[in-house]
This record gives sequence, C-alpha cells and structure tokens, in this order.
Amino acid sequence: MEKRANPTRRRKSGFQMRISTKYAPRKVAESQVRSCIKDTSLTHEQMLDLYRYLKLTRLVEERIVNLYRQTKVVGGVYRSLGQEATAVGSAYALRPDDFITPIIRDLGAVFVKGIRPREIFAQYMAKAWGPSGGKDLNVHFGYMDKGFIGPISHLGDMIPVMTGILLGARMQKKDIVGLAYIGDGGASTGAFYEGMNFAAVQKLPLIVIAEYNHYAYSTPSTMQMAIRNLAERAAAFGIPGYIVDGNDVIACYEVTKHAVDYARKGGGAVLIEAKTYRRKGHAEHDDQRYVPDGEVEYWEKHNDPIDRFEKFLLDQKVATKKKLEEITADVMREIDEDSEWAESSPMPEAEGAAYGVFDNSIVPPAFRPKVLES
Ligand SMILES: Cc1ncc(C[n+]2csc(CCOP(=O)(O)OP(=O)(O)O)c2C)c(N)n1
Ligand SMILES: [Mg+2]
Repeated sequence: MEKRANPTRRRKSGFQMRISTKYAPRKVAESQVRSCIKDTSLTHEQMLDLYRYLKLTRLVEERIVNLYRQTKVVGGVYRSLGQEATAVGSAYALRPDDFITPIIRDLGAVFVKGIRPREIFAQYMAKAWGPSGGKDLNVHFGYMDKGFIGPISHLGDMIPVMTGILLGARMQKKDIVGLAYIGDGGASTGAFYEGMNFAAVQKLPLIVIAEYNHYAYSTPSTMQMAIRNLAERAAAFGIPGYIVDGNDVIACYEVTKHAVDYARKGGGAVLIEAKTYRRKGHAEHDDQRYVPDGEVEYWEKHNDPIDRFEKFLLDQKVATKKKLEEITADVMREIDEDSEWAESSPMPEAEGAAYGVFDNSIVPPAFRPKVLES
C-alpha cells in the first residue's frame, strides 16, 4: 500500500514552523510604557549611535516640512514619522560594503549608509549640488560606491534589481548582502514575487524588510491582503520569515543581524516583516481623512519608537537625560548648518538636464551641438 505522509508533520515542516515571532510586538497593558528588548549584542556606544540616527531622521524630516511650507521644496514630502526605528535598526546590521535599496519611508537607512543631511536638503530643493543635480527628488538617487541603490518609483521593482545585483556580486566572488525595503502595498506587486522567488531559488543573500505600516496611500492593509502577516508569504518562496516589532529599534537590529549572518553564510534569502505605523499621510498634501479618529494619536502616545528607545536608554542606564539632550543638540547643529548650505547653493543650469540621463550622442536636438562639442 502506498505510504502517505502524516499531514500534521507536513504542516510542521511547512511555513508555520519557519515564521519566527521571537522579535514580534508583545501585547502590553495600556498603562504600561513600552521600551525595547533587552537581549542585545549592541554596545552602549552603538546604542547611542542608533539614537543619533533616529533623532537625525526625525529632525531632518521636520526641517524638510518647514522648507516645504516656505515653498523651497520641489515636489512632495514623504515622512517616516513613527516608523524610523525600522529603517535605522535594520540598516545598522549591515557592513559598509553591503547594499541597500530603500523606499520612501527609509530616510533613516539612507543616513546609516553614510549620506549626509546636506545632500538630502539639496535633493529635496532640486539644487545643482544635490546628488542628482536637480534631476530627481527625495531618496531617488544612488551611490554605487556606498552600496546605496536609489529606488525608482515603481513599487516592487527594486526587489528583482537587488536580486540581480546579488547574482552579479556572486559571479564576481564578492561577499555582500543586499537589503531591500518594501511596503505592504508594494508587496502586492508581481515584481516583488518574481524577485523574491528568484532570490530564493538561487539562495542569494537578499534580506527583504516588508514594512507593515497599516496603509498604502489611503488603502488600509486589511484591504491590501487576505493574510494577517506579510511574513506568511515567506512560505511561498521556501525561505524563513520573521515578524519584528518595527518600533523597537533594538529588535529591528537584532532580527536583521540574525538574517544577515544567515544569508552571508549561504542560507539564502530572508523575509522580515516589520509591524509599524505610518503616522503621517502618504505625503504632506494628504490630510488622512480616511484614518479613523484617535488612531494616529494612539500610536503617538503609546508606541513612538524614539520615546521607547529613550525609556530603554534611561532605564538601562546607558545614558543620562543630559547626554541624550547633548546628542539632540548636536544633531540640530548639523541640521542648521546643512540646511543653510543647501539653501544657499545654486539651482542647476538648464542645459545640465541633457547630461547624465541619456546617451549624450542622442540628446535632444536643442542641446546637441553643446554636448557633442564637450
Ligand atoms: C507599481 C506601482 N503602483 C502604484 C504606484 C503609486 N504609489 C506610489 S506609493 C504608493 C503606496 C505605497 O504603499 P506601501 O507600499 O504600503 O508603502 P508606504 O507608502 O506605506 O511606505 C502607491 C500606490 C507606484 N509607484 N508603483
Ligand atoms: Mg504601507
């Protein structure tokens, strides 16, 4: 008689067993003030470094909003308010030669990668000295030498791009890991599935951070997906999935570090879902009228990633209040200096638009003589 596998056993070796909730958000009573996980390999110095990045992200974004209201910013302003810990904690787990590709809510990861506030201000104001020389906005720029791959707007497409980079790196015998970010909306695209699947089959060292921040534009995640957790999709690719508390910077670091070590050792791709919340609208122009009353305020009061980390640092005696204030003052000094630098920098020359976009032998006719001369 044909032997049939025990269905219970089969389920155990399937996706249920491969999703780890070790770093997932824990339920706490409303009266309890949340902190961060204590089980960490981070040194005190590294923790203060993380704190600096969190404050830098929040305060740079606040300054950009300020500049936007003065009509000095070109295009929209996208905030990561309330979800800064996801980007900062995860990117901090990488080596400098590893690659990242952020989405719009990951300014914190961009800073961890070594990009300076002045570059972000100049980019938002479309200045000539900005990284894309006024050709594109916000985080849409890249530096290959820093392992920073600028995203294009098309959701999902950076997953197969990063997969390709990692395949190329393997062929060149380079030992790098790639970290790609995706939103709950972006994770519904075909490109996401194709990229993840290829990375899984090839056992490429791809770490994907899927940010469950409750909205894609005005669409709540419950109308975006029929499953509860994005991490469950790991089962479809045969890779490990993790759920992490995206507002706990230490948990975000630890889970990513774990995934990075696994991927670098040849384990292959990993999907990490960060549970967080987008406290602002899609962009500054969005008044969030689709958000239920009190929801934003709830997250602000009970689950702010910076408040939580400050509580952790003080409770664990990693720093005094004075030390944290000093770090913040230092960050503000840098922001003042850098935003002034960007504001006083020039706008691009019109003909610069012809360079660095297309093959210069086929530039638009109006610019052709000048470009061919040079
Ligand atoms: C393929 C594709 N479809 C639609 C859009 C328009 N769009 C830009 S951002 C966005 C919402 C993204 O939501 P999510 O992926 O959850 O990221 P979040 O903004 O929440 O960080 C949409 C629909 C796009 N850029 N690309
Ligand atoms: Mg989203």
